[in-house]
Amino acid sequence: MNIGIVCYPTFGGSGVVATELGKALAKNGHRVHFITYSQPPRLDFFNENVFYHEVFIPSYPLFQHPPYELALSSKMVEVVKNHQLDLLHVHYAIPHASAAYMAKQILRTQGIHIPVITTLHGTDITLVGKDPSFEPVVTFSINASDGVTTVSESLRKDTYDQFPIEREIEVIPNFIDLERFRKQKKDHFKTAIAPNGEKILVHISNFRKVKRIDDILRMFALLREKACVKLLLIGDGPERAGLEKLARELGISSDVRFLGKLDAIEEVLSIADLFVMPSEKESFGLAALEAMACEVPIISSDAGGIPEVNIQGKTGFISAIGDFADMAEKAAIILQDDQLPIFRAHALARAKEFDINRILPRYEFFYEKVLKQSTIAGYQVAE
Ligand code: GMT
Repeated sequence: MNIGIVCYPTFGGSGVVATELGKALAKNGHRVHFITYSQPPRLDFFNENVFYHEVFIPSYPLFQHPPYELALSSKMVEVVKNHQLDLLHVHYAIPHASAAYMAKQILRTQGIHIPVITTLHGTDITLVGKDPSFEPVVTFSINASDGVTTVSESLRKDTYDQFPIEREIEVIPNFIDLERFRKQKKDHFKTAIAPNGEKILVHISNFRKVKRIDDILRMFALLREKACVKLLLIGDGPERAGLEKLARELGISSDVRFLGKLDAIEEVLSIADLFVMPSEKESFGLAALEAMACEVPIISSDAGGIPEVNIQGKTGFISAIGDFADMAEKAAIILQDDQLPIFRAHALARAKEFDINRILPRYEFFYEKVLKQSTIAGYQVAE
């Protein structure tokens, strides 16, 4: 197949999933065309089946806000026509699904039919998408897509609960490359971070409010009273400065390290004993899955789709959102020397269920199904 992939070229979850999916499709023999405003961070290799098309947004003094969506639609039209794409797969509804709809309508006037598949990732539904400034467009463009997927059952339910959606939504969960994400021997690194054999807790995110990293610091302060622990915080974002201040106020700074954005997160995960994800909202929790693949158990909130990944009492523990005291208690249980290996083994076994080699065929099957079903007539407005 000749597939166009549209995503945010960022370190965030949806961009990573879209890029890894495209890479896997290319390895499987499909021709994959990425259409984004800059090179996705994980698209850093040569493969004869991968093509990259940059969306250029011209500036003009009249535009206070450059019309990205129009430039994106125009680029989609160009790429579909010149590279004979079979379908467009857009990740994150805003503004990719509506931009694809526009491209599809333009191509239709030229006798070209291009099916559009939209994958919903999380905040496009649970936070931003619901905003009245976007809701009508998000609803329309989901209904007008030829195929729609969500990354968890929970997100599928949220989509139906919060938007008037008239079409079927397929759940295809996120996936993991177990060749990249596996526990490696990094003893020298472990000794540098935890010279006295302290247990290492890790969190990775984009440091937005929705991640509730302040709960991690409060939980860590409690845990530190009964266990020898270190905390590594990886990533960066709007909350970081406030969190550094909170760590000082809680008197835990000497045991907390803010490492900023890192590419080789599997190396840090290889020395971790526990991964913490106390999010307010989380459609899936890809970072938790990456940790589990490196044999790291999880302490998480019960937000959204996290319980579909982290299994209570097996791969870790789940607490109510905001209950950092419970998280501290549960963390202490996992970190016991006789318990940790058991949790580690369950975490790895669960991660294997999301192996990319299992999930990729589900996307390929879905593509085939949509290609057979979609017609140039497309979305019909109810009379
Ligand atoms: O919140 C993020 O980390 C970024 C965001 C995105 O769309 O880029 O992530 C969402 O998509 C990921 C990949 O499908 C999911 O693993 C995350 O759970 C989801 N984030 C939220 O729902 C808050």
